[in-house]
Amino acid sequence: MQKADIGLVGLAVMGENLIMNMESKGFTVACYNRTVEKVDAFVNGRAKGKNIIGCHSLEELAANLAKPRKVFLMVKAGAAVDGMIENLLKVLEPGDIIVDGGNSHFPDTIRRTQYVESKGLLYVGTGVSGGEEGALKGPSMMPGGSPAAWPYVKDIFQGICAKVEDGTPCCDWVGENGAGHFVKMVHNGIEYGDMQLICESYQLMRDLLGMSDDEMHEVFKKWNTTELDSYLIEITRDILAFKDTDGSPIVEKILDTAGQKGTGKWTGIAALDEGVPLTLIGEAVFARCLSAMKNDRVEAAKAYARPKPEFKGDKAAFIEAIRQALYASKIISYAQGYTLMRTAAKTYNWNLNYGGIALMWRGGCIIRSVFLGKIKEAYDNNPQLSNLLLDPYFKATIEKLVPAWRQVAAAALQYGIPAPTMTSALSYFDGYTTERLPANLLQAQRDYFGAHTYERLDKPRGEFFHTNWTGHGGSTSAATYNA
Ligand code: NBP
Repeated sequence: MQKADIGLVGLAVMGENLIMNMESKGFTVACYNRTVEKVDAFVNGRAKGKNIIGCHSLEELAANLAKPRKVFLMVKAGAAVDGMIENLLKVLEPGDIIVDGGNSHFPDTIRRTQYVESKGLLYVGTGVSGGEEGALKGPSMMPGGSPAAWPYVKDIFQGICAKVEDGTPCCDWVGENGAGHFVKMVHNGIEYGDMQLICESYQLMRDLLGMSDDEMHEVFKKWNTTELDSYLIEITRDILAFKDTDGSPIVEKILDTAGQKGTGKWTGIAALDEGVPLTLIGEAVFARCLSAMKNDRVEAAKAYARPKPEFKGDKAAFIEAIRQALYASKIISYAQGYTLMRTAAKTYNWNLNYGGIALMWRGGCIIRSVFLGKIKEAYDNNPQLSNLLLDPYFKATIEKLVPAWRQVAAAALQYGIPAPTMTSALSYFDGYTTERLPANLLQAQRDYFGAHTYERLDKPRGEFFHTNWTGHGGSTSAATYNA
């Protein structure tokens, strides 16, 4: 009997659809699931008549795979992946490849790559984005791990992934050990930011301009023909037009408490670990946390009741200003996300291809957008670009957007409409473009109470000074640290 090109473990929504996708591209797939009844249900249902081999044990799975064997795990992230790796090591042999396609945390992937390689096998941790539909029709895939594994899985991965208009696959090798899952994590963080920016625009239109959902649907429809053309703007447009059974917009009946599964939080933690100001994504995560405090907010809204804001001004012009503020803030979010990747790449010794990452996100995934093409161009023009804001195209764009961005941020603050990502993005921009920040005073404070020392503008960098601020402190300074 013909051996399968790849095995897939985990017949939940993502696994099943990935198998259907692989099979539709000409690959033979063997599959297994912990609850084996699901294997039978799948091969006798959706997979019937296809080149899909159902297996009732990992031994059977291994016996059905062409060598070197490739096993793609699509199980719940966490302990299930470690457990499956242990079980697979018993039935696979040196040279075989274990792939984890779940949303694993990148430190786990770093650890697992080292562990699996120590057993003589190869390991790939790949981000897969695009949800159920992406898995079936073409996800964005971000693989990292053992470089030697890439030539063996490349054809399958690039065969099943999304493609941009010219046919370029939205999947390429990202880097060693946890690089693929790191990039996927940043993708998810950026997704948090993009969604929150859209939500703030919606709240400004609804609560400040008093617009109906139908009117906002028209606005998002128009925005989707501009630089903001993206999957998330597109689904927002459709959500706003969607009516409940009584004919009213269903979105206004949904409880305003956001859930989260943790990848945004991981991105924020990674940024804090790396000392990178990832303010927009951080605010987006905290905005979800604040939304989840519904009971507290109901109480506080009563305690601090304020009049309904009355917007005075040109409504149409303000809608365009919101669009520009959204675009400017989005540029900041990507600039911050790319800075995080650059910094982490140094820490973890990854040689990341930043233009390639933009291309991987250009199609298939949740943050797919026309805008990512511009980011790709920026890194093609200068692979060493230290910050997206210094790219000539983005510099010229931001400069055009700043007046409207300030107008919207000021209006949000003035009228009491929360816009944490738009306003904090502007503060980041102002901070990043300010030569002299007040950190001189901060250093003086640190030296005053903790003898932490400071550097001087009139002396070379690296020379540290301590002042006896009170006249009764000693001249001994604390060990210097820069964080
Ligand atoms: P789930 O994350 O819900 O996982 C269900 C699968 O994990 C089932 O096959 C289940 O087997 C298996 N499993 C569990 Br739970 N514990 C196990 C264990 N201890 N040993 C072996 N197998 C175990 O499925 P999903 O939503 O398809 O997602 C799969 C992965 O892809 C996750 O890491 C997820 O974060 C990621 N992802 C999901 C999406 C999405 O849109 N859903 C998008 C992108 C990435 P059972 O049938 O025996 O319980």
